[in-house]
Amino acid sequence: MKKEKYDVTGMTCAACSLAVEKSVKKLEGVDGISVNLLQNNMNISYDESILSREEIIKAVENAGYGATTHY
Ligand code: 9UX
Repeated sequence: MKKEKYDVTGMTCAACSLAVEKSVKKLEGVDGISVNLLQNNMNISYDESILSREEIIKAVENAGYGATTHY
């Protein structure tokens, strides 16, 4: 299991962070996710053998936001 932090851009209200959370939660291999609206980031724990960084970022983008990681 891998734990990572991602900076998330574009979130301005609680419904935004919920949309990000829902989109990422749908991915197979997600163990846990916590989106922080005020800090503009999210922490995710996932199985790196079935889920990739690129797929996580794509899921955030599909919800209409942006994500980057450098942690
Ligand atoms: Mo809140 Mo976010 O009304 O795209 S859902 S701003």
